[in-house]
This record gives sequence, C-alpha cells and structure tokens, in this order.
Amino acid sequence: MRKIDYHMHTWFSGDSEADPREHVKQAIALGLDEICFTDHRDFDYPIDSFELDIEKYYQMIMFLKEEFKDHIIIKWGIEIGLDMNYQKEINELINRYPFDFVIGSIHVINHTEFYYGDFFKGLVKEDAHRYFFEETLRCVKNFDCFNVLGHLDYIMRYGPYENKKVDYNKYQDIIDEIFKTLITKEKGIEINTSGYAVNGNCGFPNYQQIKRYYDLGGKIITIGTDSHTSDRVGQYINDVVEHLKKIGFKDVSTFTKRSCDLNER
Ligand code: HSO
Ligand code: ZN
Ligand code: ZN
Ligand code: ZN
Repeated sequence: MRKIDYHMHTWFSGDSEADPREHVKQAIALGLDEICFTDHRDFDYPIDSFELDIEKYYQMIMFLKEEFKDHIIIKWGIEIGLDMNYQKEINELINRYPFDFVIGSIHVINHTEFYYGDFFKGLVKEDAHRYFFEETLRCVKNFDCFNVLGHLDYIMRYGPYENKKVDYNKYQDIIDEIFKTLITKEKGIEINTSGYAVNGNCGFPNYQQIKRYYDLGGKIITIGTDSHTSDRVGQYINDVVEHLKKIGFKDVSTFTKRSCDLNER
C-alpha cells in the first residue's frame, strides 16, 4: 500500500504559516510516495477569512512539483468548505481551475461554525451532532464537485460538552446513508489523522466507521494529516496503512485532474 499525505495546509490558507517546500522535504524524509496540497477555501467563514489566492498557489505547487519530480509525486488540490448557501460559487470555483483533487468539508452551517462555537449555542450535544450529520448528508447529496468527504466526524473536536465523543449508534442510520451516497456517486472518504490528537488511537473517522464504509462497498479512500505545520506532515500514516490493510483495502486512492488514478498493482 502506498503512503500518501492528501490533506496539507500552507501559508496559502488563512490559518497556516507553513512553507510548502518544508512540507515536501518532510514528506520525502519520511519516504512518502505521494502528497497533495489542499489549501482552504470557505466562502462564508465567520470571524476568519478563508480566501485563497488560487493563481499564486497554483504557480507555487507547479514549481515544487517540477523541482522535486525525481523524489516524490506532488498533486495540487483544495479543501473546499461545502456550504448549501454557496452552491453556485463553489461549483464555479472548482470548475474554473485544474485541481487534481478536491476535499469537500463541512466547516460552516448556515453562517455558524464550530471552531469558535456559534454552531453549538443552545444545542445539547445529541442535537448538535445530529444536525451536523444531517447537514453533511445534505451536502454529500447536493454537491458533485468533490472527490472525498473531509474528516467525517471531526465535530467531536469542538463543542462545549464535557464528553465530546460522537455516540455513533444514535446517528449510524445517517452515517450509513452518507456512505451509501458517496459510494453511489463514486466519491470517497479520507482518514484524517488530526483525529489521533483527540482519540489517541485513530483518526477521523475511527476504524469501526472505516470498516462500515468498506463493508457497504466503499473503495475510494485517502489518508491526510490536515497539517497546518510541517512537523505534522506524514504523522500516523504508517499506522493508518496497517489498519487499512487489515480491513481489506488493497491500496489508497490518488487523483489527477479530479479523476481517480488507476493503480496497476
Ligand atoms: N482550521 C480549522 C478551523 C479554524 N482554524 C478556523 C482557525 N480558524 C479548520 O481546518
Ligand atoms: Zn485549517
Ligand atoms: Zn477541514
Ligand atoms: Zn484541512
């Protein structure tokens, strides 16, 4: 199974200062086969700005791709905030540029977000989590512009609750429908290793949910660290690879111009 980091942020993202060249060097030092930059673009993020200078970002990644071509495969992607209030803008942006790979993530729901916490105001945990998964399903059904759904259950990173963990059996029907919709649409999920900092022994989502996705017929899967600093590039990827093999996956998925690469192995 190839080792990839398909979720990395740099100084082109509103919340990172990281030098993309340092990400590449770290990935090579760790022996990764392939990486993809996925800087943020959200159209309606409250408080912070997640605008993106796409032209400059493209030039920089193309330069690095050429510079390091004998050492590692580099792809150009984006993490787009899926937001039902901005469908037209999101589709237009994705169709305008030759991204290799698109992560669709839910960061904002109806002008409220999770990081500062407006979303959770007045909601008990169960209602907040249900609302999050229902909105994720709505986005997965309505958007076609993405390749994988970002950090499926990272809502548990946030919220004013003493125990932030997702109680899966309460929402498994919604999560199953998310998985089935993705599978029918030939889209996938990622394992986001930023989850290890919260869960200790797994990413977002956990391995039971990954197995559930696999058992329902899910094949398309990427691994990403969600690095906002270079020291996190490649983190936990070896552990994820071992788990994926045990579940039954033969390989991870990689993408070129938003199409899944065919792996002749
Ligand atoms: N970086 C987080 C959210 C965030 N950080 C907002 C700063 N402001 C989503 O990847
Ligand atoms: Zn971020
Ligand atoms: Zn994200
Ligand atoms: Zn991210």
